[in-house]
Amino acid sequence: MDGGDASRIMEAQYIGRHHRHEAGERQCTSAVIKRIKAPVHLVWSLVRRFDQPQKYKPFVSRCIVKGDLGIGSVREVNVKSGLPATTSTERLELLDDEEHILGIRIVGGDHRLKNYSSIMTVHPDTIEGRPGTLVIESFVVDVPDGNTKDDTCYFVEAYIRYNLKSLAEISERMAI
Ligand code: A9S
Repeated sequence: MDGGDASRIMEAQYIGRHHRHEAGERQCTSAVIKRIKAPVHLVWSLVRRFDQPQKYKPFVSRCIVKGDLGIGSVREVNVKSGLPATTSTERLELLDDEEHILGIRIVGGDHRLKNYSSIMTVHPDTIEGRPGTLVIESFVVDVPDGNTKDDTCYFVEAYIRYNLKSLAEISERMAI
């Protein structure tokens, strides 16, 4: 067993513990994993800001939150032009500063992601002998009529991969 196997086993344990989504017949669910060469407290400080997704999400142009940032708060996210939507209304379902878990549900917007909910967890990791972070983002969403589960998973995973790539770039720059 080499380092790679140990990492795969760690990932499977975290996914099994925090990322179980019950997917119905016409739903798809998946998870994206990203390793970041920055300490977990730094990455979590960006991820936990429900009121400012634009801190690292490249598609977000503006975000307005109603409520006190507690569980149940709702944010209106405006996304940049050229995307298959302009707005997304999202509810904070879970924010655990001990276990580093963020849960969000999309409850509205002019897009096609119905019943979308996501879980994001960040975990300490050692990368190239230095303090790093393992980020896992999973989701479950309805498969729109006319699409397949694969199409839908691929579509969502692509945006999540972009978001996590940007999160890595920003965190690694801050960690210097
Ligand atoms: O922002 C996220 O965390 C994840 C996703 C998949 C967001 C997707 C999106 O904001 C667009 C980028 C606009 C794509 C929404 C809600 C719908 C889309 O079609």
